[in-house]
Amino acid sequence: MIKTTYYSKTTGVDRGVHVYLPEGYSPQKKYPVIYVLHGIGGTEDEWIQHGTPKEIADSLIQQGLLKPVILVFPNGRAMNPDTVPSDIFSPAAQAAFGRFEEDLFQNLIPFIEKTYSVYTDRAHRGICGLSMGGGQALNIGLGNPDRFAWVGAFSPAPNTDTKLFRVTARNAPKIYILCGESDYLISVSEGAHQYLSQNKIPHTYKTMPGAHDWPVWKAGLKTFLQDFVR
Ligand code: FER
Repeated sequence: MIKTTYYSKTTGVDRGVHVYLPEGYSPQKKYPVIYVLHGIGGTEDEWIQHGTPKEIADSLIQQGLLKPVILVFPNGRAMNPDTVPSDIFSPAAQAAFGRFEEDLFQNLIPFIEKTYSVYTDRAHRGICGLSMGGGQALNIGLGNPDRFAWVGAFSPAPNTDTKLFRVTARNAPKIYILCGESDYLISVSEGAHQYLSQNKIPHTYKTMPGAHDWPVWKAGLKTFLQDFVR
């Protein structure tokens, strides 16, 4: 796992990001890239500290259940400073999660694509996240279905906005939504599922025992990588 920074024209400062390179990473090869987003109280460090993504990806790749991929863990709150604010629910902090879309497309994706040996087409790019980051993954991924092949949302939060979706049955990425059965935000997952069903957009919606917590999010990342990205 590498920790690095990229300059953001969106926020005017350098922003931290973690990058997982698969074992045996070689600039002679090319890799798909999955952007993995955190929750409302987190930063780029959250998945690394609590989600064991390296263990999950290493194990799947070793077992032949996932091709070698690069995982990118940004700070999804595009503001300056982008440390955790004292009021994580403040309007400014919530707006910064929306502004991240611009930072992703204008700054982070170009940085990743010039720094690492990666495919740059839609067929090799994915986005997923937990809670606030799950809402971002749906808004950004389904709002730009021409740019993502895989979209995963684990317990997506009320920032999920189907009005931002530009997805149709014809252009849909592979979509995976997972929520804990006792998650206090499960109505958001059900709303997204209902929207996609009503619009006949192929997707997978699953629930599992659990609350708004890491066991569900780790299971979500593992299943998303193994069954959707592969
Ligand atoms: C909300 C409740 C929870 C909300 C966001 C969250 C945008 C996010 C929770 C999380 O990221 O864990 O009303 O509104």
